[in-house]
Amino acid sequence: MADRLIAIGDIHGCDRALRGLLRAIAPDASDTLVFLGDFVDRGPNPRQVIEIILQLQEITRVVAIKGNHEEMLEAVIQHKLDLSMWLKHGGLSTLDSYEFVGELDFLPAAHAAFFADLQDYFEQDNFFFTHAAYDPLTDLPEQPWEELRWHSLRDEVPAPHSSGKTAIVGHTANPTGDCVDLGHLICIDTFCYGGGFLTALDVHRRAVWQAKNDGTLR
Ligand SMILES: [Mn+2]
Repeated sequence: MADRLIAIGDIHGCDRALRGLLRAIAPDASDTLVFLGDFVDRGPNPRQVIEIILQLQEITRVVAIKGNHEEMLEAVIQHKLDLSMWLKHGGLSTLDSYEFVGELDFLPAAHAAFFADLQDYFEQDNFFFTHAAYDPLTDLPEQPWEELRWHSLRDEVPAPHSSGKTAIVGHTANPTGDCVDLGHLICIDTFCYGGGFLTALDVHRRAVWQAKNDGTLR
């Protein structure tokens, strides 16, 4: 099946779920995998998640979007955010997985480069991808970071974007484990770290894969 465009939701350190999904998807060089961000924090093994994605870049096209948790990680490393703030948002699992012992330069070089290269958004065909949400009347390159990475759909669902394209987002976890398809916006954060699923969505065919964090498929 050629030229698939597949979005993957909030992983939050759930490395076994990610492996399970990738086994099912079996990506090759013709595919594009768009990761919606929140690779780190809360779940068991953020470092291993980044290792898996670095290896994946050797066999398929990977687009990696920055989540609010990567924003916090970056700010802590740059001494712009207090470590205690990050810890309140689940940063401990990330620190543990990198065997943090007090020095803020704990990232291996390849991982630091991965985080530095994360995208604010991605656009292809009739779709655009962000971590959390968007401002409906603002062009994609001008979107405010609060909307891109922090806005919860529980507070407000944005109107259709002025581009007419369908938004694919994560961030607002649905504890039932189901994707939320609102037509102009599809949210695929299905609460993997909290006992739900990690979701992948083939946006053209509307095919869904879901894995629990023991790696088994739904
Ligand atoms: Mn998030």
